[in-house]
Amino acid sequence: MANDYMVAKWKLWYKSLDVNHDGKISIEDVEESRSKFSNMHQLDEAKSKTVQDNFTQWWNDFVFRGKTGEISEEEFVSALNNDYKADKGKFVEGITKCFNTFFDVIDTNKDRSISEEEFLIAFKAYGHENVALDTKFFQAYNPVDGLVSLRQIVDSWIDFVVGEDASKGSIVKTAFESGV
Ligand SMILES: [Ca+2]
Ligand SMILES: [Ca+2]
Repeated sequence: MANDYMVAKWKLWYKSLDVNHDGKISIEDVEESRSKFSNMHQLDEAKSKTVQDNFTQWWNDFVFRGKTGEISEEEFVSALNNDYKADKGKFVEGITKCFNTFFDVIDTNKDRSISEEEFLIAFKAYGHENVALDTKFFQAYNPVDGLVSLRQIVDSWIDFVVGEDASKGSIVKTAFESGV
């Protein structure tokens, strides 16, 4: 059984994926995030199609996991908890893949870094519209020349989901608790 610290973080993660803020995760969140992301990056038709397909695939693989319809917070948390209980190594592997895939799409110029613009567009696309808080979140990574390496961002998110030790800080948890 995952500890309270982990479950609290998983609930924050669930909330962060409720793009349209209606209290549940559904196909509407997928549609809103992928179209906002594509529009804000002003992608041409071919690129937009690829990105939208990548978004859909990510949601299906890591959030819906073969289910259709809505995913409740309880279902989301219990799916994570079941994976964690079944095989911790595989759980970490799955979450690593989840965020590698996610930030690969967010890194639109493929320079293996996330710029402030890429970061802000991603968070706005996911319904986190408060630019001041999003910027503070990005700055918490201590960007060098305005960039944070993909590795550093991905690691912080893996730790957000799999980290068991409440005494360690989490950039992602702190940001969501600040209202991002
Ligand atoms: Ca929703
Ligand atoms: Ca980039």
